[in-house]
Amino acid sequence: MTTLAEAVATILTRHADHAFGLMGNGNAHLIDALTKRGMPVSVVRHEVATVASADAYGRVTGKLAIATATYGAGYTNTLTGLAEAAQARTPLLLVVGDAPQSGLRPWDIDQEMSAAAVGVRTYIVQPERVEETVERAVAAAIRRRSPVVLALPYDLVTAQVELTPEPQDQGIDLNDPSIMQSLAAATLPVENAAANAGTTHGARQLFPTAASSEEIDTAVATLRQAKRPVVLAGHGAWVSGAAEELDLIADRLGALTASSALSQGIFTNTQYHLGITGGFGQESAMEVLAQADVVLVVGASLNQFTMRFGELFGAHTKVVRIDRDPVVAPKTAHEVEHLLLRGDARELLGSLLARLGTAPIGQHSWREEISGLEPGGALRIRDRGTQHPDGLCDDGRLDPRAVAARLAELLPEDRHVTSDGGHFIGWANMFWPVSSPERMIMVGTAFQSIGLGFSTVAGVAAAAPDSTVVVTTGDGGGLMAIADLETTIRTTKSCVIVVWNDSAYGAEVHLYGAMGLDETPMRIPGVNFAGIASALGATGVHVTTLTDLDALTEWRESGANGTILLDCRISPTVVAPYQREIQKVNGLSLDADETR
Ligand SMILES: Cc1ncc(C[n+]2csc(CCOP(=O)(O)OP(=O)(O)O)c2C)c(N)n1
Repeated sequence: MTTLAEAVATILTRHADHAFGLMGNGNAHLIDALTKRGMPVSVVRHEVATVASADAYGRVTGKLAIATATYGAGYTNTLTGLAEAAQARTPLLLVVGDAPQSGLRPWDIDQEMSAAAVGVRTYIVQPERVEETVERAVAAAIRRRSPVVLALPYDLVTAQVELTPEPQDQGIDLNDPSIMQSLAAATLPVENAAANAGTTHGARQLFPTAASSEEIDTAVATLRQAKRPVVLAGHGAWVSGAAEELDLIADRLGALTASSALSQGIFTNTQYHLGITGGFGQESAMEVLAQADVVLVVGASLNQFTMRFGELFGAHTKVVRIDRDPVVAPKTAHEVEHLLLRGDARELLGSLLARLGTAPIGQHSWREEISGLEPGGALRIRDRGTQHPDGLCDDGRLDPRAVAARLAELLPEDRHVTSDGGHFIGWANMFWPVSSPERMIMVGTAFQSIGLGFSTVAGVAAAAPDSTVVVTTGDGGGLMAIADLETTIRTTKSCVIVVWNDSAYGAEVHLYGAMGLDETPMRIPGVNFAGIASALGATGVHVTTLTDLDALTEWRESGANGTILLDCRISPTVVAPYQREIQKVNGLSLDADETR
């Protein structure tokens, strides 16, 4: 016999290798049981970071991670992270305390209902069927690509349960078609329902390929006729494990390539790469993309930002779309044709490649016609704010473009960048290219939440312990997540924090301030992040000139150990190109470079 918490911990160690937690009455026994079974538990300082870190860990490693918090207030503190993971489709398990079986106490809420409100299922653990319940929860998380809540009723945590010895054949083959069939019939298999503790990327999901042979033939015919083809890959292509097929099909078609922000780095061959689409993209590269006659879109949601608010594709573009969901044509400024092939990206790209055959297709000339894609070429050059040669704007504060460009030269190459949200979000995406999608982590963008930057760091540090973690955050989001600045400094071996300190909620200033609303609530008094970091044991640097960034060189030269926070005092006058698009769709036309 063992306790319910111990039994849950034992089963969880079969499926996950890291947990992120903050303890309380509801999960104290569980955390103890996890650590006693050898599972590392990274402790965070605000519960939202339990989920945000598990989410980041999953995005970097492809593995299922565990978040844990107590019931009630501990649980409600996780909700923003849970909503983000649900929107972003990160499989993870949130194990929480819950009300006792006798009913809600004054400090309990209906947790199951609140999880449902953010699109997340709850599995309540009972002594009788612990194994079955935990296995179902794990299987649901992986196959539905979703966070799942596993709830431990308070009065049952120490109840005695009988746990069958570990099954001989633990773990299921996620690529076994019979598992798919039983899932499609909505009956999760109970025996051997354990998912391997390996990566969930490329695992078969609940969504079998539904594209018909005729649809695939039509797509092949469209692709064959393309004169100016582009392959545009999104994050769905990455999680389906389709990177290799993407390179192959792009070469086969003689296509230019592009990616969404979340799949930056997915193409190995970058010779014909137009970069990130949308507002983080380079204007002239986007103009080239708009000339495409056929765009093969693989696993990209084509949200308003990727689509440049409808302007990405030119008139009459034929869009061949691979997606596991029943997506509809995006809103576009010009009429486009939209053919959806529903199903798994890797599988469908394989079918397309097989049907395209090896005979020459004959429209490879577009790749050769396009100039400017060579390193340093016109289609790759960014506006570094060269009108400010010393990097300083007229208000005496730094031009963020100049800071971003200089940091691109100074940051360690082996890095994982984790980004909060805000106006500054483009600087890292535009200036710091990554070699693979899991090296740029943006937890918060799916739910459009700020304040999750520091919250992710324990997850990134655990996922990539030998890489330098780079945190990019605004002063607003940074203050929101400040509790886990301590976690950031404690859990990383090598960490660079870049605070884009414009003394404002810049995104609000550049939209609502520009509309004439009172800016007082949008302004943040100058916060001394360097001082806060120093107080917490890191190296804090006030960056008011470009030469102050030399501190990063010194930090690197002395071994790149510990945390350095660069408190970059940037000018609120420089408006990012993507923010201009937002201004434009909101009826604001601000042409000057410095608009505020
Ligand atoms: C949790 C949450 N609260 C509020 C917002 C609205 N919001 C979006 S961007 C932003 C400003 C972020 O400010 P900061 O982190 O300083 O970055 P900046 O925009 O100045 O670059 C705010 C308040 C949000 N998206 N999420």
